Amino acid sequence: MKAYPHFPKRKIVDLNTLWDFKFIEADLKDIKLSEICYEDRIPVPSAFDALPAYAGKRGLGIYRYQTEVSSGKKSVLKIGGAGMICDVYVDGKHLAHHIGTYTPFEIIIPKSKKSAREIVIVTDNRYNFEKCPLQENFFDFYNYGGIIRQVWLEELPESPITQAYVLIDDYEAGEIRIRVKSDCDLDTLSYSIDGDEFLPAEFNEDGDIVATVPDPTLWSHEAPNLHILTLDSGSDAIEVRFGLRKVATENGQIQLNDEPVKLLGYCRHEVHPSYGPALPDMQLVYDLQLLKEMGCNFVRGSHYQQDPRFLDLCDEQGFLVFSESMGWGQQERHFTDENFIQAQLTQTEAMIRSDFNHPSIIMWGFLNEGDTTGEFARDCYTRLAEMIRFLDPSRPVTYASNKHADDLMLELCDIISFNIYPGWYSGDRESENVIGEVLPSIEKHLADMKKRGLSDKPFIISEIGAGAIYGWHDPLNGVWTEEYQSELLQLVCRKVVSDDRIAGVALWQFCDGRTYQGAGALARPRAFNNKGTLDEYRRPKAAFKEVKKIFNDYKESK
Ligand code: ADA
Repeated sequence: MKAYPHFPKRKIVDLNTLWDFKFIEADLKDIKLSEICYEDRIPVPSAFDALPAYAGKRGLGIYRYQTEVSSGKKSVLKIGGAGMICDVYVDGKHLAHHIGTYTPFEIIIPKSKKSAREIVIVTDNRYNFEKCPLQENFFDFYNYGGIIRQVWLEELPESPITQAYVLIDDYEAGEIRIRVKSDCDLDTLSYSIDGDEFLPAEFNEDGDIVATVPDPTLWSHEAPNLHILTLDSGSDAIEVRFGLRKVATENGQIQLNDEPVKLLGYCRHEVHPSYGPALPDMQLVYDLQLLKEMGCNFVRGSHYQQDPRFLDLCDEQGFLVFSESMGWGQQERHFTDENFIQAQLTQTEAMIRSDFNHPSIIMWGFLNEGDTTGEFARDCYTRLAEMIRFLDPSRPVTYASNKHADDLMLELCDIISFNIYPGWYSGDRESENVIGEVLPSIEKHLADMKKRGLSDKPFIISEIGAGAIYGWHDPLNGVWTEEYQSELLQLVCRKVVSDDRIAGVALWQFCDGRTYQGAGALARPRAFNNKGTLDEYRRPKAAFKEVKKIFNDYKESK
Protein backbone atom coordinates (compact mmCIF):
# COMPACT_ATOMS: atom_id res chain seq x y z
CA MET A 1 0.00 0.00 0.00
CA LYS A 2 1.48 3.28 -1.11
CA ALA A 3 0.33 6.38 0.72
CA TYR A 4 -0.62 9.65 -0.95
CA PRO A 5 0.67 11.79 -2.60
CA HIS A 6 1.25 9.77 -5.76
CA PHE A 7 3.45 10.83 -8.64
CA PRO A 8 1.97 8.98 -11.63
CA LYS A 9 4.51 10.14 -14.23
CA ARG A 10 7.61 9.16 -12.26
CA LYS A 11 9.52 5.94 -12.42
CA ILE A 12 9.32 4.56 -8.90
CA VAL A 13 11.87 2.16 -7.49
CA ASP A 14 10.32 0.27 -4.60
CA LEU A 15 12.94 -0.35 -1.91
CA ASN A 16 10.67 -2.20 0.51
CA THR A 17 12.45 -5.51 0.34
CA LEU A 18 15.38 -7.30 1.99
CA TRP A 19 18.44 -5.11 2.62
CA ASP A 20 21.93 -6.11 3.78
CA PHE A 21 22.21 -5.43 7.46
CA LYS A 22 24.84 -5.06 10.15
CA PHE A 23 24.41 -4.22 13.81
CA ILE A 24 27.38 -2.74 15.66
CA GLU A 25 27.85 -1.00 18.94
CA ALA A 26 30.56 1.40 17.78
CA ASP A 27 30.14 5.09 17.11
CA LEU A 28 29.60 6.22 13.56
CA LYS A 29 32.70 8.42 13.68
CA ASP A 30 34.85 5.39 14.60
CA ILE A 31 33.90 3.17 11.68
CA LYS A 32 34.53 3.06 7.95
CA LEU A 33 31.31 2.31 6.16
CA SER A 34 33.17 0.93 3.16
CA GLU A 35 34.74 -1.73 5.38
CA ILE A 36 31.54 -3.01 6.97
CA CYS A 37 30.93 -6.67 6.39
CA TYR A 38 27.20 -7.16 6.10
CA GLU A 39 26.37 -10.57 7.51
CA ASP A 40 22.62 -10.43 7.61
CA ARG A 41 19.66 -9.45 5.49
CA ILE A 42 16.54 -7.99 7.05
CA PRO A 43 13.50 -6.32 5.55
CA VAL A 44 12.75 -2.67 5.10
CA PRO A 45 10.63 -1.51 6.81
CA SER A 46 11.79 -3.07 10.07
CA ALA A 47 12.50 -2.15 13.64
CA PHE A 48 15.73 -4.16 13.78
CA ASP A 49 15.57 -4.32 17.56
CA ALA A 50 12.16 -6.02 17.47
CA LEU A 51 13.72 -8.95 15.59
CA PRO A 52 14.90 -11.86 17.78
CA ALA A 53 18.55 -11.55 16.68
CA TYR A 54 18.81 -7.92 17.81
CA ALA A 55 16.02 -7.71 20.39
CA GLY A 56 16.66 -4.98 22.91
CA LYS A 57 20.08 -4.06 21.47
CA ARG A 58 21.10 -0.45 21.21
CA GLY A 59 23.68 0.70 18.71
CA LEU A 60 23.99 1.23 14.98
CA GLY A 61 21.63 -0.63 12.68
CA ILE A 62 23.21 -0.25 9.24
CA TYR A 63 21.14 -1.06 6.16
CA ARG A 64 22.57 -1.31 2.64
CA TYR A 65 20.90 -1.74 -0.72
CA GLN A 66 22.23 -1.65 -4.29
CA THR A 67 19.69 -0.33 -6.74
CA GLU A 68 19.38 0.84 -10.30
CA VAL A 69 18.16 4.24 -11.42
CA SER A 70 18.29 5.72 -14.90
CA SER A 71 21.71 7.27 -15.46
CA GLY A 72 21.81 11.04 -15.91
CA LYS A 73 18.64 11.57 -13.87
CA LYS A 74 18.33 12.97 -10.42
CA SER A 75 16.01 11.20 -8.06
CA VAL A 76 14.47 11.61 -4.66
CA LEU A 77 14.78 9.05 -1.89
CA LYS A 78 11.70 9.08 0.34
CA ILE A 79 11.99 7.64 3.83
CA GLY A 80 8.75 7.33 5.79
CA GLY A 81 10.48 7.07 9.16
CA ALA A 82 13.85 5.96 10.51
CA GLY A 83 15.59 6.53 13.76
CA MET A 84 16.13 7.54 16.29
CA ILE A 85 19.11 9.16 14.58
CA CYS A 86 19.64 8.49 10.92
CA ASP A 87 22.38 9.18 8.36
CA VAL A 88 21.96 8.51 4.67
CA TYR A 89 24.80 7.81 2.24
CA VAL A 90 24.59 7.29 -1.49
CA ASP A 91 27.64 5.86 -3.25
CA GLY A 92 29.64 6.54 -0.10
CA LYS A 93 28.66 10.22 0.08
CA HIS A 94 26.85 11.53 3.14
CA LEU A 95 23.63 13.13 1.93
CA ALA A 96 21.38 13.53 4.97
CA HIS A 97 21.16 13.53 8.73
CA HIS A 98 17.77 13.20 10.37
CA ILE A 99 16.44 12.83 13.91
CA GLY A 100 13.12 11.50 15.18
CA THR A 101 11.83 8.06 14.25
CA TYR A 102 8.35 8.97 13.11
CA THR A 103 8.74 11.93 10.75
CA PRO A 104 9.15 11.34 7.02
CA PHE A 105 12.01 12.94 5.13
CA GLU A 106 13.31 13.15 1.57
CA ILE A 107 16.76 13.32 0.06
CA ILE A 108 17.58 14.51 -3.42
CA ILE A 109 20.09 12.19 -5.04
CA PRO A 110 22.11 14.05 -7.66
CA LYS A 111 22.40 12.57 -11.11
CA SER A 112 25.20 10.25 -11.98
CA LYS A 113 26.59 8.73 -15.15
CA LYS A 114 26.17 5.27 -13.74
CA SER A 115 22.86 3.66 -13.04
CA ALA A 116 23.92 1.38 -10.15
CA ARG A 117 23.61 3.26 -6.86
CA GLU A 118 24.44 2.08 -3.37
CA ILE A 119 22.26 3.36 -0.56
CA VAL A 120 23.44 2.99 3.03
CA ILE A 121 21.16 4.10 5.83
CA VAL A 122 22.71 4.16 9.29
CA THR A 123 20.19 4.20 12.11
CA ASP A 124 21.21 4.71 15.71
CA ASN A 125 18.74 3.73 18.44
CA ARG A 126 20.87 4.93 21.37
CA TYR A 127 19.57 7.73 23.54
CA ASN A 128 21.60 10.90 23.13
CA PHE A 129 19.86 14.08 24.18
CA GLU A 130 22.44 16.33 22.50
CA LYS A 131 22.03 14.62 19.16
CA CYS A 132 18.36 13.70 19.36
CA PRO A 133 16.42 15.69 21.95
CA LEU A 134 13.13 14.25 20.70
CA GLN A 135 13.33 10.78 22.24
CA GLU A 136 14.35 9.90 25.77
CA ASN A 137 14.36 6.81 27.92
CA PHE A 138 11.90 8.17 30.47
CA PHE A 139 9.09 7.90 27.89
CA ASP A 140 6.49 5.31 28.82
CA PHE A 141 6.86 3.48 25.51
CA TYR A 142 9.71 1.56 24.01
CA ASN A 143 11.78 3.54 21.52
CA TYR A 144 12.74 1.17 18.72
CA GLY A 145 15.32 1.77 16.00
CA GLY A 146 15.65 1.04 12.31
CA ILE A 147 13.98 2.03 9.07
CA ILE A 148 10.49 1.65 10.43
CA ARG A 149 8.43 2.95 7.55
CA GLN A 150 8.42 2.57 3.78
CA VAL A 151 11.28 3.69 1.56
CA TRP A 152 11.32 4.24 -2.18
CA LEU A 153 13.04 6.22 -4.90
CA GLU A 154 11.38 8.39 -7.51
CA GLU A 155 13.22 9.53 -10.61
CA LEU A 156 12.72 13.24 -11.06
CA PRO A 157 12.16 15.40 -14.11
CA GLU A 158 14.28 18.56 -14.39
CA SER A 159 11.58 20.67 -12.70
CA PRO A 160 9.60 18.49 -10.32
CA ILE A 161 6.33 19.19 -8.53
CA THR A 162 7.04 18.56 -4.86
CA GLN A 163 3.72 18.94 -3.07
CA ALA A 164 0.18 20.24 -3.48
CA TYR A 165 -1.93 21.35 -0.52
CA VAL A 166 -5.68 21.64 -0.85
CA LEU A 167 -7.16 24.51 1.18
CA ILE A 168 -10.89 24.45 1.52
CA ASP A 169 -12.68 27.80 1.23
CA ASP A 170 -16.27 26.60 0.97
CA TYR A 171 -16.72 22.95 1.82
CA GLU A 172 -20.31 22.78 0.58
CA ALA A 173 -19.75 24.53 -2.73
CA GLY A 174 -16.45 22.69 -3.23
CA GLU A 175 -14.43 25.88 -3.58
CA ILE A 176 -10.78 25.18 -2.98
CA ARG A 177 -7.35 26.68 -3.38
CA ILE A 178 -4.39 24.60 -4.38
CA ARG A 179 -1.03 25.62 -2.98
CA VAL A 180 1.73 24.17 -5.09
CA LYS A 181 5.35 23.55 -4.16
CA SER A 182 7.19 23.15 -7.41
CA ASP A 183 10.28 24.06 -9.39
CA CYS A 184 8.34 24.04 -12.63
CA ASP A 185 7.10 26.96 -14.68
CA LEU A 186 3.68 27.60 -13.13
CA ASP A 187 2.19 28.52 -16.52
CA THR A 188 2.59 24.89 -17.56
CA LEU A 189 0.30 23.62 -14.79
CA SER A 190 -3.13 22.20 -15.39
CA TYR A 191 -5.32 20.31 -12.99
CA SER A 192 -8.10 17.79 -12.96
CA ILE A 193 -10.41 16.82 -10.12
CA ASP A 194 -11.84 13.31 -9.86
CA GLY A 195 -10.77 12.43 -13.40
CA ASP A 196 -12.63 15.37 -14.96
CA GLU A 197 -11.07 17.25 -17.89
CA PHE A 198 -7.78 19.07 -17.25
CA LEU A 199 -8.16 22.83 -16.82
CA PRO A 200 -5.39 25.40 -17.02
CA ALA A 201 -4.34 26.65 -13.58
CA GLU A 202 -5.52 30.14 -12.68
CA PHE A 203 -3.71 31.79 -9.80
CA ASN A 204 -4.90 34.31 -7.25
CA GLU A 205 -2.73 37.10 -5.84
CA ASP A 206 -1.23 34.70 -3.25
CA GLY A 207 -0.04 32.35 -5.97
CA ASP A 208 -2.64 29.66 -5.20
CA ILE A 209 -4.68 27.95 -7.88
CA VAL A 210 -8.37 28.66 -7.48
CA ALA A 211 -10.63 25.73 -8.33
CA THR A 212 -14.07 24.25 -7.82
CA VAL A 213 -14.75 20.57 -7.25
CA PRO A 214 -17.15 19.52 -10.01
CA ASP A 215 -19.26 17.18 -7.91
CA PRO A 216 -18.62 18.27 -4.33
CA THR A 217 -19.59 15.43 -2.00
CA LEU A 218 -18.75 16.07 1.65
CA TRP A 219 -16.38 14.11 3.87
CA SER A 220 -17.48 13.12 7.36
CA HIS A 221 -16.92 10.23 9.73
CA GLU A 222 -20.31 8.92 8.62
CA ALA A 223 -19.78 9.38 4.88
CA PRO A 224 -16.06 9.62 4.14
CA ASN A 225 -16.25 10.81 0.52
CA LEU A 226 -12.89 11.66 -0.95
CA HIS A 227 -11.77 13.63 -3.98
CA ILE A 228 -8.61 13.33 -6.01
CA LEU A 229 -6.73 16.24 -7.44
CA THR A 230 -4.22 15.69 -10.22
CA LEU A 231 -1.83 18.48 -11.05
CA ASP A 232 0.16 18.16 -14.24
CA SER A 233 3.09 20.17 -15.56
CA GLY A 234 3.72 18.10 -18.68
CA SER A 235 6.88 16.44 -17.40
CA ASP A 236 5.58 15.71 -13.89
CA ALA A 237 2.28 15.14 -12.11
CA ILE A 238 1.11 14.79 -8.53
CA GLU A 239 -2.07 13.19 -7.25
CA VAL A 240 -3.35 14.16 -3.81
CA ARG A 241 -6.48 13.06 -2.05
CA PHE A 242 -8.62 15.37 0.02
CA GLY A 243 -12.01 15.65 1.64
CA LEU A 244 -14.45 18.54 1.70
CA ARG A 245 -15.21 19.20 5.30
CA LYS A 246 -14.99 21.90 7.92
CA VAL A 247 -13.83 21.60 11.51
CA ALA A 248 -14.72 24.27 14.04
CA THR A 249 -15.03 24.73 17.76
CA GLU A 250 -17.96 26.64 19.20
CA ASN A 251 -19.76 26.84 22.54
CA GLY A 252 -17.77 23.99 23.98
CA GLN A 253 -18.46 21.73 21.03
CA ILE A 254 -16.38 20.30 18.24
CA GLN A 255 -18.21 20.74 14.98
CA LEU A 256 -17.77 18.85 11.78
CA ASN A 257 -19.51 20.41 8.80
CA ASP A 258 -21.37 22.72 11.17
CA GLU A 259 -22.82 19.83 13.20
CA PRO A 260 -21.61 18.90 16.69
CA VAL A 261 -19.71 15.65 16.86
CA LYS A 262 -18.84 13.59 19.93
CA LEU A 263 -15.42 11.97 19.65
CA LEU A 264 -15.41 8.39 20.89
CA GLY A 265 -12.25 6.40 20.64
CA TYR A 266 -8.79 5.45 21.74
CA CYS A 267 -5.21 6.55 22.01
CA ARG A 268 -3.17 4.29 19.80
CA HIS A 269 0.52 3.49 19.80
CA GLU A 270 1.70 2.14 16.48
CA VAL A 271 3.27 -1.02 17.83
CA HIS A 272 3.18 -4.81 17.96
CA PRO A 273 5.53 -7.24 19.77
CA SER A 274 6.71 -8.87 16.54
CA TYR A 275 7.10 -5.76 14.40
CA GLY A 276 7.74 -2.94 16.86
CA PRO A 277 6.41 0.16 15.11
CA ALA A 278 6.97 -1.27 11.59
CA LEU A 279 3.43 -2.49 11.13
CA PRO A 280 2.43 -4.29 7.93
CA ASP A 281 -0.65 -3.12 5.99
CA MET A 282 -2.70 -5.93 7.43
CA GLN A 283 -2.07 -4.83 11.01
CA LEU A 284 -3.20 -1.30 10.22
CA VAL A 285 -6.43 -2.63 8.75
CA TYR A 286 -6.76 -5.07 11.65
CA ASP A 287 -6.53 -2.26 14.23
CA LEU A 288 -9.06 -0.13 12.42
CA GLN A 289 -11.51 -3.01 12.11
CA LEU A 290 -11.36 -3.51 15.87
CA LEU A 291 -11.88 0.20 16.49
CA LYS A 292 -14.83 0.20 14.06
CA GLU A 293 -16.31 -2.82 15.78
CA MET A 294 -16.17 -0.97 19.09
CA GLY A 295 -18.14 1.90 17.55
CA CYS A 296 -15.21 4.32 17.69
CA ASN A 297 -15.00 7.35 15.43
CA PHE A 298 -11.83 8.80 16.98
CA VAL A 299 -8.14 7.93 17.25
CA ARG A 300 -5.48 9.89 19.08
CA GLY A 301 -2.13 9.15 17.46
CA SER A 302 -0.20 8.96 20.67
CA HIS A 303 2.48 10.17 20.95
CA TYR A 304 3.84 10.82 17.48
CA GLN A 305 2.91 11.23 13.86
CA GLN A 306 1.18 8.07 12.63
CA ASP A 307 2.07 6.10 9.52
CA PRO A 308 0.74 7.85 6.37
CA ARG A 309 -0.83 4.55 5.26
CA PHE A 310 -2.78 4.48 8.52
CA LEU A 311 -3.95 8.05 7.93
CA ASP A 312 -5.00 7.16 4.38
CA LEU A 313 -7.10 4.34 5.84
CA CYS A 314 -8.60 6.74 8.41
CA ASP A 315 -9.53 9.06 5.53
CA GLU A 316 -11.20 6.18 3.70
CA GLN A 317 -12.99 4.74 6.70
CA GLY A 318 -14.11 7.96 8.35
CA PHE A 319 -12.03 8.08 11.51
CA LEU A 320 -11.37 11.44 13.13
CA VAL A 321 -7.75 11.83 14.19
CA PHE A 322 -5.94 13.86 16.86
CA SER A 323 -2.50 14.03 15.29
CA GLU A 324 0.33 14.94 17.63
CA SER A 325 4.03 15.37 17.23
CA MET A 326 6.33 13.49 19.53
CA GLY A 327 6.54 14.56 23.13
CA TRP A 328 6.27 12.90 26.49
CA GLY A 329 6.46 14.50 29.90
CA GLN A 330 9.06 17.16 29.11
CA GLN A 331 10.18 19.50 31.86
CA GLU A 332 11.63 22.94 32.45
CA ARG A 333 15.09 21.82 31.34
CA HIS A 334 13.60 21.00 27.92
CA PHE A 335 11.56 24.15 27.48
CA THR A 336 14.56 26.32 28.18
CA ASP A 337 16.79 24.46 25.74
CA GLU A 338 16.78 26.04 22.28
CA ASN A 339 18.05 22.84 20.67
CA PHE A 340 15.03 21.00 22.05
CA ILE A 341 12.60 23.73 20.96
CA GLN A 342 14.04 23.78 17.45
CA ALA A 343 13.73 20.00 17.19
CA GLN A 344 10.09 20.24 18.30
CA LEU A 345 9.35 22.98 15.79
CA THR A 346 11.03 21.06 13.00
CA GLN A 347 9.25 17.77 13.61
CA THR A 348 5.87 19.47 14.13
CA GLU A 349 6.26 21.41 10.91
CA ALA A 350 7.21 18.20 9.09
CA MET A 351 4.08 16.51 10.43
CA ILE A 352 1.82 19.30 9.20
CA ARG A 353 3.50 19.54 5.82
CA SER A 354 3.26 15.83 5.17
CA ASP A 355 -0.22 15.21 6.62
CA PHE A 356 -2.03 18.44 5.74
CA ASN A 357 -4.37 16.91 3.15
CA HIS A 358 -5.82 14.17 5.38
CA PRO A 359 -9.46 15.06 6.10
CA SER A 360 -9.38 12.58 8.97
CA ILE A 361 -7.02 14.83 10.95
CA ILE A 362 -9.26 17.25 12.80
CA MET A 363 -6.81 18.66 15.32
CA TRP A 364 -3.06 19.12 15.74
CA GLY A 365 -1.36 18.49 19.04
CA PHE A 366 2.12 18.53 20.52
CA LEU A 367 4.06 17.87 23.75
CA ASN A 368 1.99 15.28 25.57
CA GLU A 369 2.01 15.93 29.32
CA GLY A 370 4.71 18.56 29.41
CA ASP A 371 5.23 20.52 32.61
CA THR A 372 3.06 23.54 31.96
CA THR A 373 2.94 24.78 35.53
CA GLY A 374 5.61 27.42 35.11
CA GLU A 375 6.28 30.42 32.88
CA PHE A 376 9.38 28.55 31.67
CA ALA A 377 7.10 26.59 29.30
CA ARG A 378 5.45 29.59 27.68
CA ASP A 379 7.99 30.35 24.99
CA CYS A 380 8.10 26.79 23.69
CA TYR A 381 4.33 26.25 23.83
CA THR A 382 3.56 29.62 22.24
CA ARG A 383 6.00 29.11 19.41
CA LEU A 384 4.58 25.68 18.67
CA ALA A 385 0.95 26.81 18.78
CA GLU A 386 1.67 29.89 16.66
CA MET A 387 3.61 27.93 14.10
CA ILE A 388 0.82 25.37 13.76
CA ARG A 389 -1.79 28.11 13.30
CA PHE A 390 0.40 29.84 10.73
CA LEU A 391 0.86 26.62 8.74
CA ASP A 392 -2.75 25.52 9.10
CA PRO A 393 -5.40 27.95 10.34
CA SER A 394 -8.13 25.42 9.44
CA ARG A 395 -7.68 23.00 12.33
CA PRO A 396 -7.97 23.45 16.09
CA VAL A 397 -4.81 23.25 18.17
CA THR A 398 -4.46 21.35 21.42
CA TYR A 399 -2.07 19.41 23.61
CA ALA A 400 -2.77 16.73 26.18
CA SER A 401 -2.31 18.18 29.64
CA ASN A 402 -1.91 16.33 32.91
CA LYS A 403 -1.49 19.58 34.83
CA HIS A 404 -5.19 20.46 34.56
CA ALA A 405 -6.15 23.49 36.65
CA ASP A 406 -2.45 24.17 37.35
CA ASP A 407 -1.71 24.35 33.64
CA LEU A 408 -0.75 27.91 32.73
CA MET A 409 -0.85 27.39 28.97
CA LEU A 410 -4.42 26.20 28.40
CA GLU A 411 -5.47 29.54 26.92
CA LEU A 412 -3.24 28.71 23.93
CA CYS A 413 -5.51 25.79 23.01
CA ASP A 414 -8.69 25.68 20.94
CA ILE A 415 -9.62 22.38 22.57
CA ILE A 416 -8.87 21.51 26.20
CA SER A 417 -7.47 17.97 26.35
CA PHE A 418 -6.96 16.42 29.77
CA ASN A 419 -5.17 13.18 30.59
CA ILE A 420 -6.69 12.00 33.84
CA TYR A 421 -6.33 8.79 35.82
CA PRO A 422 -8.91 8.80 38.62
CA GLY A 423 -9.44 5.29 39.93
CA TRP A 424 -5.90 4.35 38.97
CA TYR A 425 -3.14 6.73 40.07
CA SER A 426 -5.01 7.56 43.22
CA GLY A 427 -3.88 10.12 45.73
CA ASP A 428 -5.56 8.07 48.41
CA ARG A 429 -3.43 4.99 49.07
CA GLU A 430 -5.77 3.70 51.75
CA SER A 431 -9.07 3.86 49.98
CA GLU A 432 -10.57 0.56 48.86
CA ASN A 433 -13.00 2.40 46.61
CA VAL A 434 -10.71 4.24 44.21
CA ILE A 435 -13.15 3.68 41.40
CA GLY A 436 -15.46 6.02 43.31
CA GLU A 437 -13.08 8.84 42.33
CA VAL A 438 -13.86 8.61 38.64
CA LEU A 439 -17.07 10.61 38.26
CA PRO A 440 -16.28 13.29 40.89
CA SER A 441 -12.90 13.80 39.28
CA ILE A 442 -14.42 14.41 35.84
CA GLU A 443 -16.93 16.82 37.41
CA LYS A 444 -14.14 18.69 39.16
CA HIS A 445 -12.18 19.18 35.95
CA LEU A 446 -15.28 20.50 34.19
CA ALA A 447 -16.00 22.86 37.09
CA ASP A 448 -12.38 24.06 37.16
CA MET A 449 -12.50 24.89 33.46
CA LYS A 450 -15.77 26.75 33.92
CA LYS A 451 -14.29 28.77 36.77
CA ARG A 452 -11.32 29.61 34.62
CA GLY A 453 -13.63 30.89 31.87
CA LEU A 454 -12.65 28.13 29.47
CA SER A 455 -15.93 26.29 29.15
CA ASP A 456 -16.56 27.73 25.70
CA LYS A 457 -13.63 25.62 24.52
CA PRO A 458 -14.49 21.97 23.86
CA PHE A 459 -13.24 19.69 26.62
CA ILE A 460 -12.01 16.21 25.75
CA ILE A 461 -10.57 13.51 27.94
CA SER A 462 -7.46 12.72 25.94
CA GLU A 463 -6.48 9.82 28.24
CA ILE A 464 -8.15 7.84 30.97
CA GLY A 465 -7.81 4.19 31.85
CA ALA A 466 -6.68 1.40 34.11
CA GLY A 467 -4.23 -1.47 33.75
CA ALA A 468 -5.50 -4.99 33.22
CA ILE A 469 -3.39 -8.07 32.67
CA TYR A 470 -4.90 -10.12 29.87
CA GLY A 471 -6.48 -13.21 31.36
CA TRP A 472 -6.20 -12.00 34.96
CA HIS A 473 -9.39 -12.49 36.97
CA ASP A 474 -9.85 -12.48 40.70
CA PRO A 475 -12.88 -12.68 43.01
CA LEU A 476 -12.09 -9.25 44.48
CA ASN A 477 -12.09 -7.64 41.03
CA GLY A 478 -9.14 -5.58 42.17
CA VAL A 479 -6.72 -3.51 40.17
CA TRP A 480 -5.01 -5.39 37.30
CA THR A 481 -8.07 -7.59 36.71
CA GLU A 482 -9.89 -7.35 33.42
CA GLU A 483 -13.06 -6.71 35.43
CA TYR A 484 -11.70 -3.66 37.23
CA GLN A 485 -10.59 -2.09 33.98
CA SER A 486 -13.90 -2.90 32.39
CA GLU A 487 -15.88 -1.37 35.23
CA LEU A 488 -13.82 1.81 35.13
CA LEU A 489 -14.05 2.21 31.37
CA GLN A 490 -17.81 1.64 31.48
CA LEU A 491 -18.21 4.45 34.02
CA VAL A 492 -16.17 6.76 31.84
CA CYS A 493 -17.88 5.89 28.56
CA ARG A 494 -21.36 6.24 30.03
CA LYS A 495 -20.43 9.63 31.42
CA VAL A 496 -18.94 10.84 28.15
CA VAL A 497 -21.88 9.81 25.98
CA SER A 498 -24.40 11.36 28.34
CA ASP A 499 -22.74 14.68 29.18
CA ASP A 500 -22.83 17.46 26.59
CA ARG A 501 -20.02 19.32 28.31
CA ILE A 502 -17.62 16.56 27.26
CA ALA A 503 -16.78 16.74 23.56
CA GLY A 504 -15.05 13.39 23.46
CA VAL A 505 -12.76 10.78 24.89
CA ALA A 506 -9.64 8.95 23.77
CA LEU A 507 -9.44 6.05 26.17
CA TRP A 508 -5.97 5.00 27.23
CA GLN A 509 -5.26 2.83 25.34
CA PHE A 510 -6.15 0.72 22.31
CA CYS A 511 -3.72 -2.11 23.01
CA ASP A 512 -0.93 -2.95 25.43
CA GLY A 513 2.55 -1.90 24.39
CA ARG A 514 6.12 -2.49 25.46
CA THR A 515 7.63 0.10 27.77
CA TYR A 516 10.54 0.61 30.19
CA GLN A 517 12.99 -2.25 30.40
CA GLY A 518 14.56 -0.99 33.63
CA ALA A 519 13.27 -0.10 37.06
CA GLY A 520 10.65 2.17 35.49
CA ALA A 521 8.76 -1.04 34.77
CA LEU A 522 8.19 -1.78 38.45
CA ALA A 523 4.78 -0.18 38.04
CA ARG A 524 4.39 -1.84 34.65
CA PRO A 525 4.02 -5.62 35.00
CA ARG A 526 5.65 -7.57 32.13
CA ALA A 527 7.42 -4.30 31.17
CA PHE A 528 4.30 -3.45 29.17
CA ASN A 529 1.85 -0.65 29.62
CA ASN A 530 -1.17 -2.84 30.31
CA LYS A 531 -3.95 -0.29 29.95
CA GLY A 532 -4.96 -1.64 26.54
CA THR A 533 -8.54 -2.72 26.01
CA LEU A 534 -6.79 -5.32 23.87
CA ASP A 535 -3.50 -6.91 24.75
CA GLU A 536 -0.44 -6.44 22.55
CA TYR A 537 -1.57 -9.24 20.21
CA ARG A 538 -4.97 -7.56 19.93
CA ARG A 539 -6.78 -10.13 22.07
CA PRO A 540 -9.78 -8.42 23.64
CA LYS A 541 -10.06 -8.02 27.39
CA ALA A 542 -13.38 -7.87 29.21
CA ALA A 543 -13.75 -4.13 28.56
CA PHE A 544 -13.88 -4.67 24.80
CA LYS A 545 -17.46 -5.83 24.62
CA GLU A 546 -18.65 -3.25 27.17
CA VAL A 547 -17.08 -0.27 25.43
CA LYS A 548 -18.39 -1.67 22.17
CA LYS A 549 -21.91 -1.76 23.56
CA ILE A 550 -21.86 1.77 24.98
CA PHE A 551 -20.31 3.40 21.91
CA ASN A 552 -22.54 1.51 19.47
CA ASP A 553 -25.70 2.22 21.47
CA TYR A 554 -24.77 5.90 21.42
CA LYS A 555 -24.18 5.77 17.68
CA GLU A 556 -27.54 4.14 17.08
CA SER A 557 -29.34 6.64 19.31
CA LYS A 558 -28.22 9.49 17.03
C1 ADA B 1 0.34 9.25 30.60
C2 ADA B 1 0.98 9.18 29.23
C3 ADA B 1 0.81 7.85 28.58
C4 ADA B 1 0.94 6.72 29.58
C5 ADA B 1 -0.09 6.89 30.67
C6 ADA B 1 -0.02 5.81 31.75
O1 ADA B 1 -0.82 9.92 30.65
O2 ADA B 1 0.55 10.20 28.38
O3 ADA B 1 1.78 7.72 27.57
O4 ADA B 1 2.20 6.73 30.11
O5 ADA B 1 0.15 8.10 31.32
O6 ADA B 1 -0.27 4.66 31.42
O7 ADA B 1 0.30 6.12 32.88
